[in-house]
Amino acid sequence: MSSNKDVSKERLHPDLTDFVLVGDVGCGKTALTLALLELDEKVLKTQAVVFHASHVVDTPGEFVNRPAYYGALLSTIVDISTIVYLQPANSKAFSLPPGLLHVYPKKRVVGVVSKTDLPDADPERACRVLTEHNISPPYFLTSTVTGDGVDALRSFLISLQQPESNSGATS
Ligand SMILES: Nc1nc2c(ncn2[C@@H]2O[C@H](COP(=O)(O)OP(=O)(O)OP(=O)(O)O)[C@@H](O)[C@H]2O)c(=O)[nH]1
Ligand SMILES: [Mg+2]
Repeated sequence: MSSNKDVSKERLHPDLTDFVLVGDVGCGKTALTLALLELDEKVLKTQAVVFHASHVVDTPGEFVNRPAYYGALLSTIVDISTIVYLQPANSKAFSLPPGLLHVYPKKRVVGVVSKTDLPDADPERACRVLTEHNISPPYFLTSTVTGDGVDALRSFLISLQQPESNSGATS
């Protein structure tokens, strides 16, 4: 008899939980969410907040590049412990006003440099942008095209669920 093949793929990583991806339109949030969860779904433009299982939340880029949506951003992240902020490797612009990611002081903000495979990627510059905006290392350099960095980020996010990690939230 074969094993049960109907188990939801969202449960491949049951400890991968309690984080929200934030960043500009097109920075790669949805592609990274699907890669982290190992979901084989098409990457479509995110029109509204997407709640995956286990409090994994994908937000539309408009939440950061349209001030009218800052309130929606803040109310979406209020109950989530970790904000995963994506800085595209080929961008030197930071997409939010200073301090908005740190409105809730007890949340951890994890910096990700996305799209490191692009020809004009400059991951070092992107890391500097994160530092200048009060996001502390470690930073995770990822590409959902090559898969680089995805496993490392997943392992780190899972490690945050360990009880001893909870006291280390940075901001
Ligand atoms: N080269 C490259 N392209 C990527 C990568 N990640 C995502 N993309 C592409 O970039 C485009 C935008 O990716 P999304 O994941 O939809 O970006 P998003 O941040 O969710 O965008 P919104 O939902 O509009 O906020 C898509 O065409 C993706 O295929 C990456 O690591 N490398
Ligand atoms: Mg999206």
